[in-house]
Amino acid sequence: MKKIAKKDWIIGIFVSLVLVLISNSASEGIQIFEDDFNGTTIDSTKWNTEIATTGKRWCSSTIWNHHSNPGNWQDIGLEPCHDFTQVPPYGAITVSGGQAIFSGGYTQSFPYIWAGPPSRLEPFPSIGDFILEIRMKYDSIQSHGDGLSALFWNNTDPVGNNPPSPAGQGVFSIWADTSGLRTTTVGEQIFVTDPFFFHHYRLEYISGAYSLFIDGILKVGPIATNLLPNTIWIGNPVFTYWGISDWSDFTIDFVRVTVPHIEIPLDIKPQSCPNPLNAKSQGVLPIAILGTDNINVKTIDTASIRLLNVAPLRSSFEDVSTPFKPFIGKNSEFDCTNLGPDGFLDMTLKFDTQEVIKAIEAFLNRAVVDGEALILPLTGNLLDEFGRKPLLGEDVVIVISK
Ligand SMILES: [Ca+2]
Ligand SMILES: [Ca+2]
Ligand SMILES: [Ca+2]
Ligand SMILES: [Ca+2]
Repeated sequence: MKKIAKKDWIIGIFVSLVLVLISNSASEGIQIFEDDFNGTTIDSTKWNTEIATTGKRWCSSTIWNHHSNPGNWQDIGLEPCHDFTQVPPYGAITVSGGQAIFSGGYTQSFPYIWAGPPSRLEPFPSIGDFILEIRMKYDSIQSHGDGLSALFWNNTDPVGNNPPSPAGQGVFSIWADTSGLRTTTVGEQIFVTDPFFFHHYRLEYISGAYSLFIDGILKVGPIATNLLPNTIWIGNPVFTYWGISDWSDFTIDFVRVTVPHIEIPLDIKPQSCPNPLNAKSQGVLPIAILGTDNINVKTIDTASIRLLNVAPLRSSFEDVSTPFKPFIGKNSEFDCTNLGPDGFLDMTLKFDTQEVIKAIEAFLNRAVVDGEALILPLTGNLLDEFGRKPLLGEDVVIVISK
């Protein structure tokens, strides 16, 4: 028994080199929309705030399904909606301490802001996978409901007969009124307990299906659909001409949309394992992005490829190596393989070794040390016609600098 323990301990020494992760390879992907609600006002470059607490509201022709049935956007301070008008402000948005509080009293209008075309950028990718995350809590729940909605809306301009939640185009909402706090994920509604505590909502759209996680627990899905959102609105744009009541109030900590990386197998020095990186070399560092049954290396935009921030000198296609799994999350300098061709075409790249060393030293803010193990990340994206999805690969090198 002691012998086995000693052997394990010796192996432990071999793999105990400190691995230095260069760059943030662990990050989930590329953030394409993010608001942490810092500052003292809503960021009007991200959200349209022109009618946040004043001006136009949605005057529906019906009380039921008032978000999707016909109606009219009109300045309800001036133009009566079913005989009623309202003097602004319509509640308040208070931004402080990295959070935004949306509140409204005993009235018929509530704050309303939105992100989406044509007046603001789409907060979602136009195709492909994404992750929408929201952290929010309710401060009070009253009979007038409000919340957050992610939907497809052809044109978010508050003009004419343009319902704020076109039927069948809602992707996700968080909403609370006296019926309670609930989420709706492409039509599937669930109730959420503890509305007055912060909850972390994470909607994943992966491989054509939605899954909703609340506080890390899968609650809904996967639900397969082609419906993709292009808009997020917060608050409630509706003028409640049918009744005056108190509004539910809530606090949002953040909204963010991330496009997850596609993890790709990377092989620094194909057919060598471990992978020495000669810091004195004036030559090139060969690296291959490896093809698999899922990854066709010909769909990658070679112009986008960077090892740290270094572009390759040249690229070519040849089957040179076999992937080591997992592609990301390497734990030792031996997390690699010296296996050769596997029948899947690879993209072979050559980098200027000195440029790579300079980039590593700039990241570390020190010179590389002989014998240290470094995890180097490679990023890039697919070609436009394959959706420009971001890619992330990594491999481990051992620095030789004597
Ligand atoms: Ca925040
Ligand atoms: Ca209220
Ligand atoms: Ca290798
Ligand atoms: Ca191969």
